[in-house]
Amino acid sequence: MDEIPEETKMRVEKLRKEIEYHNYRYYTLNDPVITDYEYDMLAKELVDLETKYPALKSQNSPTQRIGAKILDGFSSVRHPSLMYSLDNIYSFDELKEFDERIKKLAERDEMEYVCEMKIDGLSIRLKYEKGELVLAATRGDGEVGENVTDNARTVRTIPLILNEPIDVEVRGEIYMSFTEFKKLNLIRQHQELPLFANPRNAAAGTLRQLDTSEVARRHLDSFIYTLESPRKYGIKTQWDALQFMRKIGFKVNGESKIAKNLDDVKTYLEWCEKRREELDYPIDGAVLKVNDFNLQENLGFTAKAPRWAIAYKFQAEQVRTKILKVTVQVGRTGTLTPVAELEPVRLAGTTVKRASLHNFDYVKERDIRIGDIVIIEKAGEIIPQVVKSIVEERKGDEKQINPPTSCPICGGPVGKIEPQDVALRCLNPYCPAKLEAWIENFASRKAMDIHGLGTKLIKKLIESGKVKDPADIYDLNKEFISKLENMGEKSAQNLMDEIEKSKNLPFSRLITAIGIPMVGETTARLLEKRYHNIEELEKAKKEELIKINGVGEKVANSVVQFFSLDRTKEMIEKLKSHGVGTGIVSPTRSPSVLSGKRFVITGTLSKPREEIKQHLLNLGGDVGENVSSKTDYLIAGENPGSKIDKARKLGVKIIDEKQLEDIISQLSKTSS
Ligand code: 0OW
Repeated sequence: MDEIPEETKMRVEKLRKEIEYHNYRYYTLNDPVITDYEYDMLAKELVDLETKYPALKSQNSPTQRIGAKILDGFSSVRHPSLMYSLDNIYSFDELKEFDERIKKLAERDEMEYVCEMKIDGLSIRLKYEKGELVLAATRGDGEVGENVTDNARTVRTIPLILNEPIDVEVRGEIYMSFTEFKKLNLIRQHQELPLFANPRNAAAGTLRQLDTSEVARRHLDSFIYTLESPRKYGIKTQWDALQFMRKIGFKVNGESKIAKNLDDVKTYLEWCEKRREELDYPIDGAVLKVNDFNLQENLGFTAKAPRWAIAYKFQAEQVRTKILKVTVQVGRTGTLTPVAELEPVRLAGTTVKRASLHNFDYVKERDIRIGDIVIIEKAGEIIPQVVKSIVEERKGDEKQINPPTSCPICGGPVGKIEPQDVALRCLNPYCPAKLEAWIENFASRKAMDIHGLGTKLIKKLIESGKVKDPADIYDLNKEFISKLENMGEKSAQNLMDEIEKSKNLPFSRLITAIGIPMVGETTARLLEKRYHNIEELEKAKKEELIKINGVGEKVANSVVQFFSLDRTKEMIEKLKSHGVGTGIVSPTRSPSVLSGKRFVITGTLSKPREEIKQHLLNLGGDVGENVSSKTDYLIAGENPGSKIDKARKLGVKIIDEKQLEDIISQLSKTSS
């Protein structure tokens, strides 16, 4: 730290405070006072200084907001006091009983409540020492939760440093807004990943991500509602606690109100149900709390919930309608999804005409039929789901929904890749519904790594009829591409260079890229050890394939089946005519300098882990997840986690990125 100029340290401190202040203005108050450009300039200056002087890095620097760690897991945290849940009520009658009970216990004629929106996220506990965030923990079972501090740091409305340097603990909810939820599900739909059913599940799933940069990208949010040990700060009521927490920098929901009596509460609840339609965050009800902390203390807790609070839950929006017919959607990797076309019906402020039936197992298990009267539900604002059929109202002319025996798009065979799969798929690798995703996979980083061949351009290439399988990419020319995508001469040339460069990648990349069903990167690398080019692989026999350790009967059949298709033969011929997968690599690459060497990567490195992994694989190295006696090198970045202890115990060499490059150049000299 001593070689860092004093003014640099001062500048970094000032930048941190300024950037956190602007984060607070933008995300918590929704009231920025500088432009995005000015903000970005401040952030860039801080990132540059922290990169130039790593010793200056602090875990509570705003640069932590972007996340850059791959966590090894989440440690358990025992809470100092139970994180209670809430008892639920569903009607005004029950509300009246609650009010009567409280007034009797507290021997009061009137009772003042604070009414809060019940945020539908997941509970979080935040601990600060001298105003700095030191711990964020999930509720877990109320006694023991998980340490999610690194992920919580990426939530822009959770202050890293408070407006006052105090020791304080607060509790609240981490949630995902509908805006972010819809964006995330759109991305997942595009990647053919299962959709999150509602924002709450999305928030919970996100907070448990091990890649903090992924958490940061999903923009979780927070509302804080409980101040622990309020008397330490001279706070006597829940209402004052909410104002105090807002003042020291937390995002506190602005829709809370004081209710002087039960009528005020009812007014609030009615207002809340209406307000719900306009909010960009999910609520599943309202929380009523006795305002006075002395009264709260007298009323105390039951085993799991406070006596002085209650959750009034809104009914999940449900409505009944009729299934007119069922259509089958074919997803980007061929999944066949049944969709119910409904008699239009109003539900939660929208007119619903279609609802997902998820998959044909779901339909069969619930015996849902065409013509049925069904209950549909909009849980958490996503596309409505068919919950169940009302069997009692059947007339007898309802029709079974049978899975299609052929793909509605290409007429090809359908089936499940694995028996335990829920999704029925089109098994024709050349189905037009899959072509876009197939080309994307072919050009992806883990496959042929063709930068610049993105979704938009792929769509246009397919629409132009020029690309019917990945091999056609190698027939493209610069003029055609620049016309198609009104690209400049330079970027069209860049793309041609990328396509040309892809010819020299290790053969396993092509095996991954051509999309043999059930053959991913790992299997591709196994096949590459046995078959050194596309000619050998296309002639592979089943009995040879199953001898390869890690290749089972199913994969062997899939490989033989794939290469037996005429369309595959055509594609392979085209690839070979362009010198792709022929195994003739340019002299500049020696893909075997690391062969036989086993690596594990841990901690935060200067480049994304995936990039380093591919670099090692390209040079013939093997990259595993866990350290074992067979590991040759553990490449350790910052905050290496528990793997480094295991490596020391097992005598595994621990190196950093610099040492790795030295080893590679050393081995390259000896191998050339
Ligand atoms: N989800 C909420 C909310 C809230 C706590 C205080 C002691 C027990 C409940 O918006 N506004 N206020 C509280 O107060 N709890 C809430 O959520 C609870 C936490 C655990 C289960 C519920 O989600």
